[in-house]
Parts: sequence; C-alpha cells; structure tokens
Amino acid sequence: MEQMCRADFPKDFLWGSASAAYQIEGGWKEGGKGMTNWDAFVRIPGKTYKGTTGDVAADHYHRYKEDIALMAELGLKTYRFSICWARIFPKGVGEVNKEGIAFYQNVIDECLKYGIEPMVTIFHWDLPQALVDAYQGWESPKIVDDFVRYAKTLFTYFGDKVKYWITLNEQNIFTTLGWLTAQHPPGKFDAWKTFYQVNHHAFMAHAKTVLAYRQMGGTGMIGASFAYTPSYSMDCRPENAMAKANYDDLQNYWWMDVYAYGRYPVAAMNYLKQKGIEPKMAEGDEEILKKAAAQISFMGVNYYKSCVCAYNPPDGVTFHGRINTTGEKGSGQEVGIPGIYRNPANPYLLTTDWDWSIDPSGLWFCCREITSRYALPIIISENGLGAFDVKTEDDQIHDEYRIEYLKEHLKALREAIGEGCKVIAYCTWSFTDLLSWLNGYQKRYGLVYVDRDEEEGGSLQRFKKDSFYWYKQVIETNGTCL
Ligand code: BGP
Repeated sequence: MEQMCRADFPKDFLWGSASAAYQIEGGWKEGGKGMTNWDAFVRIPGKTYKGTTGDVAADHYHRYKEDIALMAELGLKTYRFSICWARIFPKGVGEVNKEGIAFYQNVIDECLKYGIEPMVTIFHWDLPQALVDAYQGWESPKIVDDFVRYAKTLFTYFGDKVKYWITLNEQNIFTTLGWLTAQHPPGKFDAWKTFYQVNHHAFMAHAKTVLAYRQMGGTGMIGASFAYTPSYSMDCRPENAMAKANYDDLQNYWWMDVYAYGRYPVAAMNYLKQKGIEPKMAEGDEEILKKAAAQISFMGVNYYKSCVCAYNPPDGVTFHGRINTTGEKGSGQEVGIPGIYRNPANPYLLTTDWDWSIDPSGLWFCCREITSRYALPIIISENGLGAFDVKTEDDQIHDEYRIEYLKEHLKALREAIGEGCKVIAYCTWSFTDLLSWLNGYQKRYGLVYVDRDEEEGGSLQRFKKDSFYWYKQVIETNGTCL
C-alpha cells in the first residue's frame, strides 16, 4: 500500500508490553486480597475453556522480580499492567489493604529501578465480588463513587511515580461479553437496556476519575483503552456502506465519542431510544462527561483485528454467533444486529487459529481515524498474536509467525506516524504468556513462554521466545531495523 509520507518512530517512543492482573498474578487468596467477580465466574462449570482459572495464572505475584528483570533485559521502555481492585480494597470499599499497596509499590519500584516507565490500568475487568453482592457491581450508579475512591487511593499512593494511567480497559468488551453474550461475568444474555446503563455508569466512573486526577494535581497522562475493531464496507453498495456507518456509530463511536467529546453519537442514540434501551442519565452527567473529555491525554487503543460490514436483513444474524475459543480454525460464526449490520469474513485477509483477521492496515486506519476525528495522541495499549506455540526439546520457541505479525503492524504504525498521527507508545500483548480469559493457557501471546498447560500443571518456568530477541532489536534500533 502507498503511504502518504514516511517517518521514523519518535526518539522518546515508549516501546512496551502489557498484561492484566487476573491473567498473570495468581496468588488469588494471598496478601489479603478479596474475591473478585472473575474468581467466582471461573468456578461456574462450562464458563472458561476446560475450566481454567487465574488462581495461579503465570504466578507473577511471586515472580514479578524475575519477570521485570526479563523486561529490562529486553529493553522495554514501558510496562503496562493492571491493579486488582480487590488487593487494594478486599471488599471494594472500606479499609485499604496495606499488603496490596506494598505489592504494587514493589512492582512499580522494580520497574523504575530499570528505567521502565510504569503504565497502570486501574480496571482490567476484575471487580471485587463484594460490590457485586452489595449492588450488582456496574449495574448500580453506586459503583461510580466507589470506583473514584479506589482510583484516588491509587493516585495517592502511586501518583508520584506513575505518570501514565488507563482508567478502564476495553469497556466495550467487558460490557458486551458480560451483559449481551453471557461469556464474562455477570453472565447475562441479551440484557440490552442494562448493557447501555452499565456503560453509562462506566463512562461516569471514567470521567469522574479523570477529573479527580486533575483535581489532585496529577500532571501525568490519563485516558481509557478502547478495543478498536475498525470496519470496511463489504463493497460500494449503499446499503452495505450504511451498515458500516451503523456499525461505526454503535460499536466504535459509542465509546470513543464519549471519551473524546463527552457525548453519544446522535443516530445511535435515536436508534436506542426507538427501541427503549437508551441509558438514563442523571442531571449534570453530560456536563461531567464533557469536562472530562477535555482533560484526557490520549486515546488508548487495543488493536487485534478489523471487520467487514454488510447489510443484515431484519431476520438476519444476531449477536449470538459462536465465538471460537478452542483454536479450531473456522469454528466461529458470523455476528451482527438484525436490520442494522452484520460482520462477514474478509476474503482478502488471513486469520489466526481463533478466526481473528490479521490486518496490519487496520491499525493504520485506527490511528488515522482517531487523529482526524479526535485530534488526540494515541497509545497502542495492546497488539499481538494469540497462537499455539511449541517449545522444542532444547527449550526454544520459534514463533516466527508472531514476529511477522508484530513486524507488519509496527510498519503500519510507522506509516501512521509519518502521516502525522501522534503515537506515543506501543505495547505488545503480552510480555509473558498468560491466561486468555476464555481460551485458557493454550492461546499464547507472550514474548516469554511460561511452562503452564491446560490442566494448570507445568513448572511455570520462563523461556525466551524468538520474538523476545527480535523485539529487543527493534527497541535497540528504535524501529529502524524494521
Ligand atoms: C483484550 C484484553 C486482554 C487480552 C486480549 C487477548 O481484549 O484486554 O486482556 O485477553 O484481548 O484476547 P484473548 O485472550 O481473548 O485472545
């Protein structure tokens, strides 16, 4: 593809890698931690692949020093990780758990010791179960104040050392899988009205957190991370192009417009009103959303794949097509909203074993769209390839497919930068192998292999993959070796 201009990665570019507490930490009953919604959910039979849990995960809780030393060896400039709310407040509210604070203080200090910039996600899906028991978690507006109190606690303890804050990870995904497809906690199905209300509460929690951060004198960067799946119209038939517009409004701008402008997209809102499923807003909410939007520092983007949009007849496919969680290529099904859009496969792209399209240009489109529409700096907070990796007898992992994936995405990112997109950081998903929420341990993303199998056995020993050495070189040359 022809690029309009070309540039190098900026000198101070933050080359990074990312993780999430539930997916790596383990130590689920240690250090005074309370139960989370995920601790409970994984125990419901049939919810996760082969019943895998994060009880031990990659055991980062005990091995963080070893892991961060590996990050330093690789040369990471930033490490994005999340904090488990229930380690800080075991019951979601009340007394601060000093052991939890100490754990994250240690992680942060360990990063800083090696000159690695900590990038902290405040919420990456693990919610104190006590708040679910008390008021159904995100379903109640009560969560907003509790969330802000939790976030302010993090700013108080860690604000002098952490300069990059991500309020919410993939609000669009945890709410969709939680209230529409029943695949994440609380496991609700087709609860559309609640879904939009839950999202409104999450937006308010995000917005009030941004405002609190600034009120407390925070001068770092703060924003949310969005799972951005950009779209292409299947062809130039106007009804397909309109399906793309519908998809963009309902699946992308619904979130990004609120983060960046503090308002919901008009056509999507009218559609929801017509269906009687629009969110209820309290007086003053809009003003708060707008104020916060003016104070975010970046749009966080988790990018894995793009999609195609086509007209979907009123009796067409629904949201409930099967998701491929086994790695059996081709076992996923098409999804859509009847009468609004559907997402057929893209015949021009290859897919992963989990049926995710592989599309470096999609990342480029994301950056261009954010730059044109929101004029915001961009943090690529996740990008990576989930694959079956094989450790050879001499402990090598030849993941050239992952190198290829990352390389092409980074080249696309460089094009976007050349065209004027202000991309300040890029985090591979993930640093070590970790638990994939629904796909168990067999879907690996890491630059570092963790010896852990589906039956949750394995030595937990770490092994550097070929991609580890490759990424090290990319960072050393600031991307010029690409
Ligand atoms: C994102 C999440 C991550 C991670 C990643 C890969 O949606 O923020 O936590 O899991 O996707 O997804 P999966 O593990 O489903 O393959």
